Amino acid sequence: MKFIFSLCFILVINIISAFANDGYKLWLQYYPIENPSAWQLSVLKNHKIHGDSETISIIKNELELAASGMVSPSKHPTKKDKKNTPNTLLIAKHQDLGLEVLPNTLINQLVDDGYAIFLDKKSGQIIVTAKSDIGLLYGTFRLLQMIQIGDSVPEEGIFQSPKITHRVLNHWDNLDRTVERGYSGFSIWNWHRLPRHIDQQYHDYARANASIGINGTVLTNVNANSLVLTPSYLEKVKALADVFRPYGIKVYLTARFSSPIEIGKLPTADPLDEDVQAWWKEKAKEIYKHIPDFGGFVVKADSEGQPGPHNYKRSQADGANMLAEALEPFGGIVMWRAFVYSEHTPDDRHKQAYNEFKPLDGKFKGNVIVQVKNGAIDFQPREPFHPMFGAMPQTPLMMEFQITQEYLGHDTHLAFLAPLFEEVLKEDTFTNGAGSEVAKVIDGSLHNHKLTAMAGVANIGSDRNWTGHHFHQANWYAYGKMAWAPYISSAEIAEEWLKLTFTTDKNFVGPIQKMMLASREMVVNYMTPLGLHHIMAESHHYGPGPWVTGGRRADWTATYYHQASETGIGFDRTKTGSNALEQYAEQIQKLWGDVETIPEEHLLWFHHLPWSHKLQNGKSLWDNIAIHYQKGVDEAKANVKLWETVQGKIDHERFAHVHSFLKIQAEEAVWWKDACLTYFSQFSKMSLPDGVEEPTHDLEYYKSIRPRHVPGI
Ligand code: BDP
Repeated sequence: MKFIFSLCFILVINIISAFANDGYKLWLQYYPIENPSAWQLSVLKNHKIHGDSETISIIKNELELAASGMVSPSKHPTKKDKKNTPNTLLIAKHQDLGLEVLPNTLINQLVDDGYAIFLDKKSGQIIVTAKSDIGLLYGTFRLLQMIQIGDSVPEEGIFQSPKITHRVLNHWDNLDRTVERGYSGFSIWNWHRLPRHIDQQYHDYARANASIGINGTVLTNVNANSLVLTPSYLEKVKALADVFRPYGIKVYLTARFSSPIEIGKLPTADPLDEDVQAWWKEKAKEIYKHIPDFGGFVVKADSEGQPGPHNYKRSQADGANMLAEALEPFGGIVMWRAFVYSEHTPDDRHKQAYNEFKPLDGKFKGNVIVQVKNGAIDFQPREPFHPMFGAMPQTPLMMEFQITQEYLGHDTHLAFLAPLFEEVLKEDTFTNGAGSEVAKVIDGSLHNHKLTAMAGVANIGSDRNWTGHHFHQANWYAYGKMAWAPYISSAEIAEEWLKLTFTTDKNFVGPIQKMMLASREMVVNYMTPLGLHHIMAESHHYGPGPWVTGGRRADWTATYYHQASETGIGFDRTKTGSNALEQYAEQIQKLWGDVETIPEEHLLWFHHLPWSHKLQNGKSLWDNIAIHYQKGVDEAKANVKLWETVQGKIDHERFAHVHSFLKIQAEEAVWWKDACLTYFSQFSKMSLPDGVEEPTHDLEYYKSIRPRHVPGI
């Protein structure tokens, strides 16, 4: 009886676990591999790890965890297996390995946190080696990922160094745990309980980041609060830094420029004032006493109400250099944001950052890197690359991507962002002639800069699955992978993430990878096709708002950007308009300045055109706009159907969650299309082309939709 009861119990538990997966484990599922091969078994079961440090303990635990998840405890390599594939795993730092096993030259080329994985033919061992423990941790994660997805170690081995040194997440998290532009719950930093309570989630966060090579975290919002620099908060920051250190993750903070006034009781924050300089130097000393490997500061100054050097008629370089000087003795860096635009200048917002920073090229101290958003306006679903990337050869520039989906449907819209990242990284700036891609600017290779960095505005929150939408975990993952290797393809990342997160079943991976890869373009289509931008609802940025006009400043409205009237639509940024185009290289000016040669995806970003203007397909601009909107809607609807066909291939919990979000997305795609087409049709006065569904309501109806309590504001 007792036996039957236990059997039933085990059965129930098994059934529940087959159906339950809340996504907390991210891409580190370590689910059982079907028919593990001899080498997989042997590597997972027989490993030897040299060294003794907290990081080495993490590696040991990771291997145990992976082994217990991926292969059943009773499975061991048979004698025959051992004879045919004798591989066991050896993890050791370069300097601890016997020389005879080493392809030395290749290993010598690795940077500190790079790693090598190769088969040593002599001993028959798989070897993971690196110059540092963190490199070993990265190598171990890589090997485990390969085992989970069924890849084997290639004959020539794997020798990987990150292309970018500082690979950081920017949390726009406030000290009260709200998250600016965060849609997956509250901040995971529980400041109130810190430093005495260390939540397990902090470890899990660090582990997840380490598994994709992220090595820095900016804990606080760019709209900064100087409280975080006070002694009691520094204790809290230290507690987090202590957790993250063995995972190779450094902590950074946002520095509010007016802190010397707010918490230092000084009458000014003028960067050229000696007392102010001394205050920051003391502050840096205090921080490093708590956190000896503190990464440095991120600063948003003179932007959207944030204080900055402008308040004292000083330049961005004056501000950045003052902080850099304070951090320099300790090895810290300043990530100074270029997201600066004036509250007074009526100039095209696209042009302002470039105009402000370009004359400062070469004027920043060696430990300053200027953090530039991927596009010149603000994280729109599609933006042409920021012209600053082609304009400041003497200044290290870093990329800022937004992982959180402020302008791409918040938490419920599936938009796989790797194609957006890839598109920008591959753009040619032509700074040093053809082949001067943005990726080469930010990895330092184009202009020989040693200081390199990438920032991703995090989409992580207190939701059980971390990111709201299960598929938005893929954007965190993709960001990490691209910060490590900015030349990697989106397709590769999508496939790998799907296999690690769900299953290797090709009937699932094939179609869903396709769906992911097309998803960002789909969102562009139903929100802002053909170069339209900034036509979302006011303030919370959720839903359409092409009618948004008036208010405090023109460049926060939609009408400023789309310029729709009876004569046409689009923002003229050519010579006849704002001439923002002149900020790009001549080759680009030529290509994009001509309506016949500009890629259509940027058309209305740079040109104002009549509704009847013919596009490459021979149809009018109006017809094309409508067709794009409809295409986005059709795809969003098709995704729901497609997802239904994979039911049963993955656990029910995640299946159902994604299903419900896809349905919301399809409904909201219709909302976007109908609202925008209804609004624009009052100017075009043209009917919708065949195949485009008529909106079901009038404009007043769409304008009256006012979602309340939208998170993340
Ligand atoms: C915009 C956001 C705003 C941020 C700002 C920034 O709407 O909440 O503070 O960017 O990057 O996208 O500073």
